[in-house]
Amino acid sequence: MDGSEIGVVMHPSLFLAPVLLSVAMAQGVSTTSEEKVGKPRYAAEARRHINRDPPEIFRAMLSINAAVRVTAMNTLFGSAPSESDPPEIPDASLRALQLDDDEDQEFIFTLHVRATSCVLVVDKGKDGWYVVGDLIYWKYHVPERAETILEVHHPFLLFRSITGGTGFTSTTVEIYRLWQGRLYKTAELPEDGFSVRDAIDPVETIGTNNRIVFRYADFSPWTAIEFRREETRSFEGEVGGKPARKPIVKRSCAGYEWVPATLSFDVTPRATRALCR
Ligand SMILES: [Ca+2]
Repeated sequence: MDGSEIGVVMHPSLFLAPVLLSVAMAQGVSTTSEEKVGKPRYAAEARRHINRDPPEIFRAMLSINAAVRVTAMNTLFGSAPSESDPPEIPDASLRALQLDDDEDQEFIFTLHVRATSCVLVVDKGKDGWYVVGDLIYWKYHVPERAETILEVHHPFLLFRSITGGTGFTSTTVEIYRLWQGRLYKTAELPEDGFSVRDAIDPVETIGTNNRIVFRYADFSPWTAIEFRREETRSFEGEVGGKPARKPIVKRSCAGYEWVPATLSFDVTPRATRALCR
């Protein structure tokens, strides 16, 4: 493999609909053939067969005919077709990528429908197409971040997952990799959020503002991750217009490198030395 795989597909139907075609350049990083994978740390995501080509589903999903949309959505999401409650036309995009070393390109759907955003990764198996990853993001929680739900750092996929409730919210970055027809989580890192601890006096808010950056490094043929943590504890109460107690800020940094044997990103001393300077 020469490390310059380019995954672009132009299905005729795609010219009819807004579509984001992505060119995945490996930037000198080989994908799979040199890796010795043992036991993956995380279990593979569930997969399910779909009986239509992704570009065809995509076109139908954006149809102005509600029944055509319902059938397409049900094919993609795997539930029985139903004409009740026809879904609105989603804000949808389809990316074609080359995420592994088989000849077929992979597809990623990103959909925003009402309160939900989701990312579906579709891969071609021997007997047809499979949804190999089905990742959901609760758009209404932080709607302005819905567009940042997915980043592609070839061959890795970065997905943001949000949870929240009264007095807390958190964004978690999950990094995925397609391997032999299955999608595996490879790392999970907290990105940002806050939580209020109101059972103590003074009431304390813990804010997280971490930074997760993909970086190329000398020590590994793979992309590495710089993970900078910042946690701020702030305290309720003022004296003379100023906080009664100064916030406490804690910072740290760790370098993660790709470990093919476990199909995961792990902190290593050499990655931390190189990336946290
Ligand atoms: Ca492929």
